[in-house]
Amino acid sequence: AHPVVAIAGATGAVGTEFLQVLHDLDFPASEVRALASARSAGKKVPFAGCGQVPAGELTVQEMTPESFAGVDIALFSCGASVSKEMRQAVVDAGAVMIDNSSAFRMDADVPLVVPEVNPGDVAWHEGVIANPNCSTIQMVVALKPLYDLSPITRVVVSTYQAASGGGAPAMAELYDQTRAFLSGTPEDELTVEVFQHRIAFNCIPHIDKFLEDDSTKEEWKMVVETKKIMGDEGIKVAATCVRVPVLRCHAEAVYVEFQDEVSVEAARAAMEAFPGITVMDDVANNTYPMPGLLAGTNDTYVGRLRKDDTVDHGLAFWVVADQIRKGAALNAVQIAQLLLP
Ligand code: 2RA
Repeated sequence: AHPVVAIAGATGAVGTEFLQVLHDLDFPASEVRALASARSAGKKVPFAGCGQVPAGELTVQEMTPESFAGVDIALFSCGASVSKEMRQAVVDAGAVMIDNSSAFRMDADVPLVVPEVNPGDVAWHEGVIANPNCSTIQMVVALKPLYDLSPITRVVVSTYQAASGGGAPAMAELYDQTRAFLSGTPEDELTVEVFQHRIAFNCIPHIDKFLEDDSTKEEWKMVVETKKIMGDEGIKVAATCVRVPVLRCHAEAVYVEFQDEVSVEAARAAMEAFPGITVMDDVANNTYPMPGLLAGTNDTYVGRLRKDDTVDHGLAFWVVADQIRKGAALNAVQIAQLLLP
């Protein structure tokens, strides 16, 4: 069977990457529909082809409830409000919505899936499968082989998140602001529209909105999504999410506490054997993953693996992944692959 695939949000940063990943994985589609707002209708987007769909251009169609007639899989990345608005039309059309927005991630009837971690959860979908938040995805990929060695009781994570998390306008702001800053533009004349403050040569400890307990919604997502994906509400997670002047890859410093002793050697072997992880860890030769050098890659890269002897059974590591690929588009298409007969 060659499914009909719709891309909802086809002109955005993630939507564009959906098309690239469908090609890279040669997803066996019989048709690919590029959907977006009326503003983008009629635009031509390049497509390298996949399955039975030849390389060429796709003409963007305005997304309406009727757009999903005959669709089997609808990949969404156009914000939570549009996902909520279109959900019923997608399900009524008999399609499965794989949603990159935060709209349904914590709904009890919606699986939240990272294919390397909890692929079996797609079995109980009722028309919608949620793609986790990018910063959660790369962390749980790294945690899963460790959890299989010994249950994880606590995780502490600090993130170093790329501009791409804010979409194409955010990447443009990083570029343009950096040029302006370097050309000597006065601080109060720099254009600061997407992020809360200047991101060029700066770090901003604020992603998404602040909550009642003075943590941010991004930090809250990492806490609750990790528990759901790992299937263990007992895991304690403490997160600090920071925006840094990097283009496309998120990086994270992670401290893990286990129920039982886990050696660095056993952890390294488990990670090296785990699909989707590349262990890049040879400090004698200054070898570790760096977010400025891994844009466009598919894997979750782990380095700086070491003992954390400040707790009974602890390890620490550093993890990097491309936020637009594994953090969004690749993970969603990998979920779609799980739906293939
Ligand atoms: C960010 N994780 O990095 C959020 C949404 N992609 O901005």
